[in-house]
Amino acid sequence: MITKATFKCSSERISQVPKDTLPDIAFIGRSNVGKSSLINMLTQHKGLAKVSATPGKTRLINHFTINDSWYLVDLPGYGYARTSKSTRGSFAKIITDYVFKCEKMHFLFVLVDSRLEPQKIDLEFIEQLGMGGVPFGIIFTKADKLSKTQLQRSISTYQQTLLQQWEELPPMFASSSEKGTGRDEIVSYIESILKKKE
Ligand SMILES: Nc1nc2c(ncn2[C@@H]2O[C@H](COP(=O)(O)OP(=O)(O)OP(=O)(O)O)[C@@H](O)[C@H]2O)c(=O)[nH]1
Ligand SMILES: [Mg+2]
Repeated sequence: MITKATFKCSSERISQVPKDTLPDIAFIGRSNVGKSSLINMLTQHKGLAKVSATPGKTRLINHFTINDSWYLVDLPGYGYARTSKSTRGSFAKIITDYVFKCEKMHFLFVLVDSRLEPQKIDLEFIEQLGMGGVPFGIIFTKADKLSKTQLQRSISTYQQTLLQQWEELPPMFASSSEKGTGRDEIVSYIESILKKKE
């Protein structure tokens, strides 16, 4: 269980992330998908991570110390202000550096909006994670906006889409930061991966 959550630091580049050996559990996904809200919900600490209705709120790598023993990491969203015509550059350097090069990064949750069909940008990102061997899971956010049946349908569409390319599915969770849905499952899962590491 999460008993203590405090803000540690914001980093502009990976050379600035904490130098200790505490593992990072990070959250990524399109701008506005609900990363910061989820961090507040998991820690039961409103206002810990900054939330905004305007996409692009989180611009830095934010570390939050949990139980003095690991970090929750809030990352900037991708897919926002994609002005260039090519898809290159849709993942900012700060994101790819952190996800693919930072040794502290222990596990990554990719957040996707449960109301949407699988989005190209998320599938592209997930493909890169698979190729790079980055351990990850998927969280379907804003589940409060769907009925149970719609949510199930949405998750199963996603599974089918991923199975066209992958043999194995990553762990998947549904969440609502409004209602607290998914908190126990996600926190237990994080505990299990941290335990495996010991
Ligand atoms: N209904 C509902 N709204 C949510 C949920 N999670 C987030 N929101 C809303 O979605 C908007 C974006 O939430 P944020 O948590 O700031 O999203 P983010 O992914 O951190 O966004 P960036 O930092 O801009 O990348 C806010 O208006 C939230 O109130 C949820 O579970 N349910
Ligand atoms: Mg944010």
